Amino acid sequence: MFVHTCGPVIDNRALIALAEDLAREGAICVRDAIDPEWMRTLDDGFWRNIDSRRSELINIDLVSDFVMDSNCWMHVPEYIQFVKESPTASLVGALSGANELNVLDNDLLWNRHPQSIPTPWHQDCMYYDLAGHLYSLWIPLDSVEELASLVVVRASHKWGRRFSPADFSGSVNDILETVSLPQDVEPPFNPDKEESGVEFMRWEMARGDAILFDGRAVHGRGAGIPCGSSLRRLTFRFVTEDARWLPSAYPWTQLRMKPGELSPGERLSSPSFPLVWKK
Ligand SMILES: O=C(O)CCC(=O)C(=O)O
Repeated sequence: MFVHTCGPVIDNRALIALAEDLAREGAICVRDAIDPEWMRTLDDGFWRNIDSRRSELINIDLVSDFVMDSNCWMHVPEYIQFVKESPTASLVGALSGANELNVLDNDLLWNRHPQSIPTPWHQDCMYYDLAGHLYSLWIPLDSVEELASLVVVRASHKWGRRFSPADFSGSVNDILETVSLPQDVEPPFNPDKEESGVEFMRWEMARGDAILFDGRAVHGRGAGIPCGSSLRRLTFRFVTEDARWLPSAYPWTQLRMKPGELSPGERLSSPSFPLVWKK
């Protein structure tokens, strides 16, 4: 297991080691990635998000009370402040080896009941019409027991494989049932069907820790795991300067990605995908 310890101010050597681990493993846990003040800003944003966007929230499962919202960062001033003013984008930029970073989108996920429901295995890159690199930062607002952690399949970002996107809300499955998958897209990842076996990475996390992972890395979260009284988390997604909008034939991508003012092939940099960091 690769667990990293570093304070909010990460020295150059630690930064290089973390960046190497991210490139090799596909995911890292950055200890103390976000300082307590910015965590309080995210808490405020989370509650404003819940209060102000009630009609947009997806309440997926009434038993476990799992709540989700997507691409909501532009509606929540605390999130805007976080992506534009906190040191987080520069941390992600340095760790990913980017020259520039733009915001792609974000998610809110909340298991309100101690009994967690699983997050299906998936690759974030499969939900977008994108060429180029995508990085996701998973920020739990509550501490996380190891068994409730995001689970990343080690080095899966280097497999060169693409798995059909899994469904969080029911909307994608409906679409998936009606389309034939492109030949190079495999059915959703199933670790039991992997011939050579796979290794999982998971982390016990304190508030302020965050997992940074490559958009191609296969990840999910386990089922039926007691995770305390609540597990609130936010994911912010960033793209590097090579990211282009490439409209595809996959109808599910339109659910998440609204290219707005972009033309096909254009760099993902616009008011909808603002530049937040430059080397
Ligand atoms: O928090 C979770 O359960 C899953 C989050 C996730 O998979 C993601 O943000 O890509």
